[in-house]
Amino acid sequence: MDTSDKTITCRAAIAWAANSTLSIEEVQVEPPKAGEVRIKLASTGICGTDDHAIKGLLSAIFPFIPGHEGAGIVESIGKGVTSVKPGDKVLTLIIPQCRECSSCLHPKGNFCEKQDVLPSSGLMLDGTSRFTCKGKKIYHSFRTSTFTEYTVVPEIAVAKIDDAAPMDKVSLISCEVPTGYGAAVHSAKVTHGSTCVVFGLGGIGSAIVMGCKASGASRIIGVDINEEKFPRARALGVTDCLNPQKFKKPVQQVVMEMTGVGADFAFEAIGLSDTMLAAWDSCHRSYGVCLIVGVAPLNSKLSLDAPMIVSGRTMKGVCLGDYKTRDCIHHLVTDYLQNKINIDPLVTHQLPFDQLHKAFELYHAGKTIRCILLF
Ligand code: PAD
Ligand code: ZN
Repeated sequence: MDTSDKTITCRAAIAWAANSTLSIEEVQVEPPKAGEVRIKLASTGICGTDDHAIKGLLSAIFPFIPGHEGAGIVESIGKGVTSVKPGDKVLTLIIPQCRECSSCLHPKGNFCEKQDVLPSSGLMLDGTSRFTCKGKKIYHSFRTSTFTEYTVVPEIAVAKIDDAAPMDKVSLISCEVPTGYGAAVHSAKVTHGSTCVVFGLGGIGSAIVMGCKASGASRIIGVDINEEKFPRARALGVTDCLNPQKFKKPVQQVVMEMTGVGADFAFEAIGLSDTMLAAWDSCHRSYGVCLIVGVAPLNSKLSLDAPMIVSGRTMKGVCLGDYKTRDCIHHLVTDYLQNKINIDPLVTHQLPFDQLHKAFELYHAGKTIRCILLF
């Protein structure tokens, strides 16, 4: 049956209020408007950013459908859409690429200005949403929303991928892989023989470790308060595991003592100002590079020791590995298909969408690197 131009009724998970349990509901998904794409989701990962948004730590407007790390098939397209067509395999992109704004036009910029971090990110570009439930408007998350069988996303936030892509796994290449692996290989350009320290060994931290290892780092120190993360981290390339709660002194001091001079590269993949500071303090004072990947709660601040800044080390924020998303992210899918990168160790759990609550239980219990929900 041709569903284009028709509203589709399907199942979706809704966050009705901050910190509430998600509920799976029947929702109506409008057809895509001009410049938009309606996607039938095949899989979606559960990212730390979704958890932050559901807890009300970010700028999401409630009620909304969470999720951004999605892989699916284009069901229909709105007027003027040229980069994808019905039947194409695609990834949803939390950072779009409009190719018109100052970030997109700059050779280094990737934080497209159409991705605003203000509350309106819950809306489509025309200021409304494409979802309703029981007659009530339901907002998008970061203009994507992937905890749903169907979603509508602006064309600028959709990347066409290789037809051979396994749709039960490549959702991770929508966010986790470019964010983590990309932070190491593309943003930091980790050097051969270097020492790296990675704060947070969850989904993003694990992908960072993969990138450090692939870049030839000789020592990778992993920091996490959950020691259950250590065996998998070691398997990915972590050489030393530290649980900050096991030390009387701050963990950055432990890293300094272990390395003598500080790390060449430090990555924060948790999203807390304290661990951002610890990452900064773990770097070599002169040439160390500290990458902030974790998303801190709204309105939190970072306070640095100002006189210490002059010594030369760099702090850099990084979103999706600094990749221009539509231009670059599909290459990571091809790299996976050609066995140049292996994302399989990042997929620890796959569950049907209706077991969403179990998936979140596993995530909150710290058992997962990434759990993928399958539709
Ligand atoms: P995750 O929950 O899988 O991993 C977080 C890890 O941090 C877990 O292993 C925790 O045990 C550990 N942890 C928590 N608190 C502490 C602490 N105080 N000290 C040490 N370890 C701790 O989440 P994730 O890996 O999916 O996401 C991590 C962060 O990255 C999160 O803030 C998310 O919003 C952010 C993110 N950023 C981007 C980007 O482009 N910059 C993209 C996607 C996710
Ligand atoms: Zn842009």
